[in-house]
Amino acid sequence: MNKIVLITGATSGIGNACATVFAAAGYNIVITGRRKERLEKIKTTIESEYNIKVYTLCFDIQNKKEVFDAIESMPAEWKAIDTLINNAGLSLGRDSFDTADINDWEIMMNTNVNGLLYITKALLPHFIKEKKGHVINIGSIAGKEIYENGNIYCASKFAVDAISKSMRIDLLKYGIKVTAIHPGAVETEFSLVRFKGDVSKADAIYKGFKPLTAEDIANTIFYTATLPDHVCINEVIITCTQQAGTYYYHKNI
Ligand code: NDP
Ligand code: 8X3
Repeated sequence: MNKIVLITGATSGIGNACATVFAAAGYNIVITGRRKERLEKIKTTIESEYNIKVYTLCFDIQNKKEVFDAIESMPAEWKAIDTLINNAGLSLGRDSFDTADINDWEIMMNTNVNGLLYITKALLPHFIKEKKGHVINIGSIAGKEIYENGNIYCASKFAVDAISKSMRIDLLKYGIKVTAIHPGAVETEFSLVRFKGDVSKADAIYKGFKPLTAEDIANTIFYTATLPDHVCINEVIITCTQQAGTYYYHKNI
């Protein structure tokens, strides 16, 4: 039986790249997101390219009931997840604390923090029963260093960092591995979402330097996911060569 990885937020960016990298290595994959058409298209493409199976789950990770129902709805053979990649997440706005939209804050906290907690809780009984499993949380360098106007996005990623550390300690007794991956700038739909569809603002973020690609992060995740059972990478902070922390870029302009 092939190993199974469940990737949240696989309809674009890092999650989508993970789907391809794990499929290419022979994993069966469960992909999730809200955009059903994209999930179906990715399933068709990957199944035609690789000799593996893809299972799609369409739900909003902010909704606790939808998350638990989706996991419950999977056939028994698909519930035998080996690796959970908690990737679904977003930033909304890059505004000063005083002017930022409180709805944006709620969506970020509900997605990046609560959503990650819901799906992890839904899958934990399986990992605990098996006395193994690997939870890989996608944090950010924004969860290591605050930057101006990053406020609640940073807070949500600081929470992912803290949650990853606490999971690693509390789940130690079950043999469950916990890894946190903290990327710097990765060119995906992230900035387009953050700036609510403003293409020029989104493009400006990646001007003057060569950012990481979704594949760079997927390959890093894959490396941490495929080490021997006794090896657990606790965390990885990864930036492109022209970035060193949230403030420092060496741009060609
Ligand atoms: P993308 O916008 O390309 O992908 C985000 C994914 O998250 C999509 O598949 C989206 O699916 C899913 N998602 C968002 N909200 C929800 C929701 N409410 N319910 C279910 N799924 C949701 O961005 P990235 O690939 O860049 O982001 C992936 C992760 O990496 C995020 O956690 C992000 O914070 C983190 N990260 C990104 C960095 C970057 O510079 N790009 C750097 C550091 C960390 P759908 O819309 O279909 O629901
Ligand atoms: C995304 C990286 O620096 O835009 O998490 O916050 S940053």
